Amino acid sequence: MRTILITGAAGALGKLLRKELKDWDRNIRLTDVRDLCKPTNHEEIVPCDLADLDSVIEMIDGVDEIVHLGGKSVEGSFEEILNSNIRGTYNIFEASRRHGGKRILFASSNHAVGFHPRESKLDGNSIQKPDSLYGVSKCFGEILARYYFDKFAVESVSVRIGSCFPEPKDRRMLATWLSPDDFVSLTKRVFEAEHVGSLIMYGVSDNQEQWWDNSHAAFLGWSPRDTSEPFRLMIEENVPRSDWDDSDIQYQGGAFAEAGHFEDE
Ligand code: NAI
Ligand code: 15L
Repeated sequence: MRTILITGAAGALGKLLRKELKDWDRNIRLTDVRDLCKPTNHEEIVPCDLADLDSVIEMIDGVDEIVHLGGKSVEGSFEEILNSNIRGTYNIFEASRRHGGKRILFASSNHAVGFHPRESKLDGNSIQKPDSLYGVSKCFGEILARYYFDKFAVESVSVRIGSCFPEPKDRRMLATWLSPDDFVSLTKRVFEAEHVGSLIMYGVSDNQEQWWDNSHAAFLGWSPRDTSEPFRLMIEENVPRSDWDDSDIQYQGGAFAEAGHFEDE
């Protein structure tokens, strides 16, 4: 049986995959700096700080596939972003190369393109426009993935995840929501596809308001099944129009684009 590594396994999406992939035909290796509790059948737990290359190389030994979720998942200080996201993602790609090139799903983010106006429809050719240091770190991961494919044939899919939560929480997420089930099916597809090359795509459900066009990624054979529509009424009734995520706000990254520099007073 193949072994899939999940980094950031103690986080929200890591816990989701741990639960939903437990009956998949894979051994699952879980890693994080936080506690991961006891392993169950087909699970292995290998604690590791992603910022430490030697530990990452050791941790990846025997792995066939990698879902790279670990890192700072919102804006943070440059030190945090540098260590967890920039060093951490470099270490994952480099360790993969040293072990012969394992396919990687890299959890990028809509914040890599968050400074595009919300009226723009983005596709596979849209330029990176990060809205935060966090977004810059995701741009770094995407371009690193390209480099590792062109030079070393390490295959990867960088998924610009919209907002993956059990339910959309505000008006902006009616457009950016990726349902947990759609994220799970996308993850499986990334590792079931024959070839993926070096792909950047959007992780979003089949929402009525669409900012992102995935037609360049159609060869992957993934289609989302869920939509945010059933939540619209509840959100429009309960979430005030004047919050940061209101449709009046100009950029796709919402509050991330509106915020000042993280380290300013
Ligand atoms: P999360 O913050 O719940 O989990 C991230 C995990 O990474 C944490 O358990 C943390 O301990 C671990 N981690 C951080 N630095 C580490 C290090 N140096 N070494 C080892 N582990 C480290 O985040 P969530 O929501 O599960 O997101 C997973 C990934 O998906 C993140 O990379 C995030 O940027 C990305 N993403 C998530 C979105 C969402 O809507 N949940 C949207 C866009 C991107
Ligand atoms: C992200 O990249 C974050 O990890 C997540 O916590 C949300 O803020 C999401 O983007 C979003 O844009 O809704």
